[in-house]
Amino acid sequence: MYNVAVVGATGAVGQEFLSILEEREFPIKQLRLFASARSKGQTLTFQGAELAVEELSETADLRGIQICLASAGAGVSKQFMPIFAKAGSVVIDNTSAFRMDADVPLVVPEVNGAAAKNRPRGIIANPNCSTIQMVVALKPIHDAAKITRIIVATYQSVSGAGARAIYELESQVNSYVQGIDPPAREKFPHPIAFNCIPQIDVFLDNGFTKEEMKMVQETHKILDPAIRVTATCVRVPVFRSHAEAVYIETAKKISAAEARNVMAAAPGVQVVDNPGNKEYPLQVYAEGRDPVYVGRVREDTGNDHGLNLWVVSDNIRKGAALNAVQIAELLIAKKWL
Ligand code: 25A
Ligand code: L14
Repeated sequence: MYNVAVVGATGAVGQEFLSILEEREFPIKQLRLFASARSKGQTLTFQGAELAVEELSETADLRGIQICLASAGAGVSKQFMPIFAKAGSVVIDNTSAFRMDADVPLVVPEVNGAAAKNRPRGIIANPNCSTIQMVVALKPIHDAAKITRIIVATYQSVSGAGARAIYELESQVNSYVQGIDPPAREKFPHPIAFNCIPQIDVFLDNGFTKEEMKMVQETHKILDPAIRVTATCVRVPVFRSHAEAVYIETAKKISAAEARNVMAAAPGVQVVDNPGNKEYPLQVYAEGRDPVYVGRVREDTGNDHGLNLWVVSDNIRKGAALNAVQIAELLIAKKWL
């Protein structure tokens, strides 16, 4: 049994951590919940008991915590996760704070689980949600046919930007229905109700956004640095689950049927691909579920080594909280804790 901390417990990902730990009967001795001063005094329910939310501060006593699951933003993680690690906790961090550091493993259990063993700073990073679902789907194809190129466009839900962003879509839709002016925008640079925004995170000097370059760099670190990756990340008015239109080229030809077979046999993937029945993965049906769903698998008509796929998964579960809890379960199963 383990002492576990959840940092950012009142947020979108934090709430999901609690549900998943409960559902999977994670072996918890004591659970501690941290958030900012805004949430101090609030209580959250875990396994039928009310737990108080603690304010995260430099003076908090963090001794005895063995596993820390963090999702309170990159700034909070940069400041506090080294303190948790120093106090003896293994940190599994959901933010972008440490992902590209050479001495921090970036882990998706189905793809590169063994990387979690060696963690010089006591920190393991959880990849970006869009990267996770893409590499889970592509790993079996890469093993079978060696992917050389990935061109991806994402259709990302608002929950990726946190609990306030969910509220922003909801309130804009409500305002539209009631015919009144929406409240001031906070999380998105443009209206998100009935609209798609081709910007997630900030723009970089090369014209890509940070979210797009995360998909490039994280795919290299997790799957293979030899794959040429390019991404366009788009925010869509969907509450939960991200979708991705993925085009790949492989060194060895692989048919759509073979690709479906290797994906169907891979851990974490579910193939839903019956176009005749109008069956393909959909964001509203992926919500609250664990798998990475893949459909619309088809061979490119312009390149016989090219394949198109449609990949959907719940960004708050496999894209964040579930993947982190699976990392913790892996550490326990392998005695790597
Ligand atoms: O900095 P980043 O990396 O860009 O991250 C930005 C946001 O993305 C979400 C998360 O939003 C984060 O704030 N996020 C991060 N990683 C993610 C991932 N992998 C991810 N989303 C998806 N996938 P969130 O709002 O869902 O969660 C924020 C949690 O972090 C706590 N927190 C914030 N600052 C903290 C802190 N904890 C400790 N110390 C700090 N300095 C935050 O707690 C929440 O649990 P809280 O107490 O600040 O918020 C409690 C409630 O208040 C609402 N709220 C938030 N901001 C405001 C607000 N209400 C009014 N005004 C605000 N400005 C929240 O909705 C929450 O319900
Ligand atoms: O890097 O706004 O994990 O949808 C994932 C969600 C960055 C923001 C990360 C979003 C975050 C992103």
